[in-house]
Amino acid sequence: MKTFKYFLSALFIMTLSATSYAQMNDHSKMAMTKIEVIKVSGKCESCKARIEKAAKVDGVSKADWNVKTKMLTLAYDPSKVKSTDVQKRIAEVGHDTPLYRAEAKTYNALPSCCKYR
Ligand SMILES: [Cu+2]
Repeated sequence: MKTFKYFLSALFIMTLSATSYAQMNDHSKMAMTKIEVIKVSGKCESCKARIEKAAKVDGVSKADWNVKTKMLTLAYDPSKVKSTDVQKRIAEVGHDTPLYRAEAKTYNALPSCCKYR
């Protein structure tokens, strides 16, 4: 019976340490995610789809562009991807960001509903 009690408490301690390890792990994951809100020019729902598609690269866990506020909420892992690279990609599909301006050729090729300039 004594051995059984010992076994139980050992099991309990093991479970505890496993739990705290999992929490620590979660914390380090959270520290790796950076949230940034970036102004991106655009007009409609198809802009939203285009912007978010361009922004969703490896290392980006969330890209959400708001049609009303024109703000893109970006959640990303800074060790995997840079905000400047994401902005560059967005400009390459035709949408201006604070750091990059879409080329006239790309902008002119956007559907008329998407012309924001
Ligand atoms: Cu549009």
